[in-house]
Amino acid sequence: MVVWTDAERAAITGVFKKLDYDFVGLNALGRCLIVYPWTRRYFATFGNLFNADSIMGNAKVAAHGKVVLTGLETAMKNMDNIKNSFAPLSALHSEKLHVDPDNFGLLADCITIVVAAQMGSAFTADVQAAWQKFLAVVVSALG
Ligand code: HEG
Repeated sequence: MVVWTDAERAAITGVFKKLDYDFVGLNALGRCLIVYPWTRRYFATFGNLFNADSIMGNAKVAAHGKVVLTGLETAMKNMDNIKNSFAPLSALHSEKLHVDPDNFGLLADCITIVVAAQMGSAFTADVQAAWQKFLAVVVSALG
């Protein structure tokens, strides 16, 4: 079981309080699709993902980015039980969507980059340490 200190819990809930779901959702998922182009194959129903402009202007990418962050919010609200609370989502991604689990870490890194850019100096090294630990647990639970 993962142990969280009070400071880590405060850091993670603090990030969520500042999180703009629309902005971070679109920019993180969009960045993932641009930087790691093979991830586009999982979103065949999303229409035009041909280049950076079409990805960043794609309403389905924006909507799904928000869905991903809402999934993260579920993890934040179940911090002591992330693995169990993500079991159905893990099964969906592997059995139905056939997502290679390596990709979870890539999207997590894109989320961290966009959160860091948005928070600026408030994203201290301590906040980053807690945030990346949180995402590592999420990635492990999804895989
Ligand atoms: Mg996934 C659906 C969360 C990474 C591809 N993803 C979903 C859903 C959630 C979610 C909450 C909706 C599930 C439902 O409808 O019941 N995804 C989620 C998280 C993360 C992640 C929290 C990692 C941080 N997803 C991820 C990655 C890929 C992917 C890396 C592919 C590269 N997800 C994917 C696809 C769908 C979902 C193709 C279905 C989208 C749709 O058809 O609307």
